[in-house]
Amino acid sequence: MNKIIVAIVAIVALVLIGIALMPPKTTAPTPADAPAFQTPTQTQTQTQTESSSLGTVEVETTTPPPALPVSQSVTISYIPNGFSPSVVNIKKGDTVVFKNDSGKPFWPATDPHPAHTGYPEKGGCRGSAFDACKRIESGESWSFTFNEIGAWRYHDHMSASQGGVIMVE
Ligand SMILES: [Cu+2]
Repeated sequence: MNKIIVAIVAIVALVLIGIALMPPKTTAPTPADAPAFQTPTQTQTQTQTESSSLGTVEVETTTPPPALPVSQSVTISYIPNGFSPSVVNIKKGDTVVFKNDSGKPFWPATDPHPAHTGYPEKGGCRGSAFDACKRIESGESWSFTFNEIGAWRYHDHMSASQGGVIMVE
């Protein structure tokens, strides 16, 4: 009887040992799961990269439309005969570069002369921001960005009979 009891105890002990050994096996798959998680992590990284790419594409898609109207500039050349072209059509936010190719100083400014109050944006030296406020030597340029919609006449303050119109829409 004692041998049977010992045998039972031994079997139970082996079973317990076996059960005791099982958890490590259960634990073992966990590290196995960890690599499994790492793989999804890599996949997520790739997904994020793709998302970033998509995001970049969206940004690029979004950026050009505003950049095009904002960054556009038109150059008007001031030659001995006057401003050329004398009438330009631009959009709100565009910049006009007044380039002096006349061989003498010029001074672009909004009409009327000499008050320079036609263009409504405040600033400058007499009441409107559309005013170079100084002589611009030949070969040099003066730029102005138009944020007001309308037809804005201007002239050369040094030679007020010369002028033109900036059409802003
Ligand atoms: Cu003037």
